[in-house]
Amino acid sequence: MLFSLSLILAPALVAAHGAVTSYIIEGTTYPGYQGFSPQPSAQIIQRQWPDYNPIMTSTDAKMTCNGGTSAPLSAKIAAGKNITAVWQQWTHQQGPVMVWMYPCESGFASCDGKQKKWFKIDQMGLYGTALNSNDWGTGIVYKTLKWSSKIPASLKPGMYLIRHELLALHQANTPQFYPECAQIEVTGSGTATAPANLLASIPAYAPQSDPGIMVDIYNGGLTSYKCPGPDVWTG
Ligand SMILES: *[C@@H]1O[C@H](CO)[C@@H](O)[C@H](O)[C@H]1NC(C)=O
Ligand SMILES: [Cu+2]
Repeated sequence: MLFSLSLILAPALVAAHGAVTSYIIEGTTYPGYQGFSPQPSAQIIQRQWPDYNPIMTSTDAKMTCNGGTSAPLSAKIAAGKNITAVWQQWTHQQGPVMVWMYPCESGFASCDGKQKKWFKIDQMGLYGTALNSNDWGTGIVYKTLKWSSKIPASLKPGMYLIRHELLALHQANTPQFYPECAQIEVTGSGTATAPANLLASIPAYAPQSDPGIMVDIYNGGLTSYKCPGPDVWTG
């Protein structure tokens, strides 16, 4: 059903999703990828995602950076400052926003994000009391098309991937993941790294059966929600 729908309604489906398309750091805008024709020489900090179709399982290889593998540029950001991701469009209002980072100790070119080194710096799931409301992190992205997160002030300087993930939960027990990554160089004099108990691998930072992933938000009675994966590390 999903397969035949996607063939018939491809343009509508394309219009119904979204991806991060630029980043703002200290008033400077860093263009990202706009989709859908990856260009080898695009001078951007974002890893180019081949499409923004929903990823349907937490174990899909595309979960890492939505299929993006490299970018020629990176942006500097001081630890303790905010980075704002910007979406050109976003249409779903239920589900969490989760922002992750990953150290690229040996440089960006060899950094595939496949080790157990991802940590969350920010997230917002349900901030109201009804799962079938729009009181969700992704509901804020729907209204503002932006999400601002603070780089932990004590974070050790270096090269990192930053990964913005929207998890859309509007279809019962049919999660849709939308992640994109950019390359940032954190500056400062911090020495801290996230502790081992807050690190995860992506794909599969949580099983598909996690109650924060496989959930029916219309099942009355549900009044609380826990984002899947580790807790946020704030430094
Ligand atoms: C910076 O990010 C934090 C979340 O990490 C957020 O609470 C705060 O509002 C942001 N500040 C600005 C000025 O956007
Ligand atoms: Cu969608």
